[in-house]
Amino acid sequence: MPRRSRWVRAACAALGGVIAGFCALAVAELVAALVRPEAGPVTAVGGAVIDRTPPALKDFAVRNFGTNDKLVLELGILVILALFAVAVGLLTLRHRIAGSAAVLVFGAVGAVAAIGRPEGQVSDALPSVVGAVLAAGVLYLLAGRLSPVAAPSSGEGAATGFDRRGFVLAASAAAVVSAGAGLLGRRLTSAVQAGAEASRRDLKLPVPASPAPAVPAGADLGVRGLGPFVTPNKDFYRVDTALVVPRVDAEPWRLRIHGKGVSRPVTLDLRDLMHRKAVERDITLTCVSNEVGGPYVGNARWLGVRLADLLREAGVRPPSEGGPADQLVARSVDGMTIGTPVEDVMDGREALLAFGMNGEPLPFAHGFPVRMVVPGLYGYVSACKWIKDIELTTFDAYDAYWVKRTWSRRAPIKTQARIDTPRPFASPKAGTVPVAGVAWAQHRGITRVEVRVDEGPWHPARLAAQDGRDTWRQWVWEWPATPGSHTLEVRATDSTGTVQTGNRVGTVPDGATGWHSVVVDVS
Ligand SMILES: Nc1nc2c(c(=O)[nH]1)N[C@H]1C(S)=C(S)[C@@H](COP(=O)(O)O)O[C@H]1N2
Ligand SMILES: [Mo]
Repeated sequence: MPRRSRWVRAACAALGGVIAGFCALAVAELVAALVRPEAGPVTAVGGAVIDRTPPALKDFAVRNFGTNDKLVLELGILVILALFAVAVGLLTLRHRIAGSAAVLVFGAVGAVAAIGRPEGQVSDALPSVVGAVLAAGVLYLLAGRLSPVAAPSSGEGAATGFDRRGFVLAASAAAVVSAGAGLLGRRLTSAVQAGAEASRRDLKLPVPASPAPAVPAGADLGVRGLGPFVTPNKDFYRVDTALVVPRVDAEPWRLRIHGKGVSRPVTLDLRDLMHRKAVERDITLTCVSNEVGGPYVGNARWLGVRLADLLREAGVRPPSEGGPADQLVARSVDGMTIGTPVEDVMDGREALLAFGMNGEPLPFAHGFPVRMVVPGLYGYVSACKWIKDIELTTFDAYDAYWVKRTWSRRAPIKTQARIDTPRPFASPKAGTVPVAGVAWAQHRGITRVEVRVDEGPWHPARLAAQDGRDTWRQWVWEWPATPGSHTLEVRATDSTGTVQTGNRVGTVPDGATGWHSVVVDVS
């Protein structure tokens, strides 16, 4: 075969591989729409990667890609798949069957990943399996068009090329049909999601029987560079393992409470919850993966019901009253498990099953229709989103998702202060420069914040009015700044009198400590 034809043939083989890969994903998308969106191969493999990511790497991803970490992961999977598709396409030139077999192996990887997810079911294998089987067939057919044939014009018996027309026709047909399947899948998925979206849109939140006290006038210092005291929903940090945000339909949604020491197990729907006494509270949420000075903290006005009351009605007693269960395990629709000390939930703090966030139903990304919020505990041990099940058990008997991945069983939030202005490496003019930020020690409350310059004496900052001990508190210190490079540091004291430690430790296993510092260059 002439050299040029060989190159064209190789390029066609690579293209065939890519088309087969596209066919696999598109068909899988269609099947996943019928099974469930999370069962699609890219989502399943991505989820499996997340499940197995070492804590340090997970923290690295959260730190460097922020909420885009999942997009980066999905793009990474697609790039790897594309490379393999090219390789598999080229393989068909030597072994037509081997190429198709390789596609089936990929399908098996997707299927195993899907079944292995925390909420995985056998049916979750279907998208990967059906997609791979069809793609293997497509690849086999396309590869058939690439077998050497004598060009009709050449007259001799030697193979001088391959059936280009046939290949182009078959390849185009496969691409078009696959695209159609993919689009249909998308349409089906959004039709299913439309039900959930309508259930959220039509939800009327109850009027709180116990409204949150008004935020005191001076809680927001209004300093430039400081975020608002209440974090708007659209700016609220998001940390979870879900590649596809679960869109739960509120109508069929149920919450089950059961387990050790539950003498009256219950199953509630959203209406049952909203008919109970609605409690509204301001609570600041913090992620254990938040570095010193990091962004994974936000303050919102939550509306929900007291979890402790529900537990009492179900017959639960806290360990301090002789109850047999010391751990409450919350399960979400996407298989997350979050273990919370029963004692903390029932010690009088405002542990909520929340359905409202800043005056609207929970956004899907923040747990619609219902999530847990417990003041004073990091999110991974308290704030289960898309909750569907609460089981009373013991810490001895069960380790929740992140605990299996080396994080601590118990994780109360550590006292922290953050400098929000000036920004690192800012160059303010000499004179009075407001240094300001937030400090938090949920459920203890902040009583003092101090700032120092270049390791000099600590200066007390002015604290904003306190909204409650479950929320963060803004602070400001008027710095008489002199020209040159300076290091600002901040530390907070909570209501127990404990001064925030300057000892630097990382986020694993139970939250970072150390003083936030910012270097600025005063001109
Ligand atoms: N179902 C589910 N709930 C979850 C998580 C998750 O991955 N899945 N992440 C937890 C963690 S680690 C934190 S910090 C909070 C974050 O809540 P937010 O995304 O609303 O800010 O949710 C918690 N609830
Ligand atoms: Mo978190």
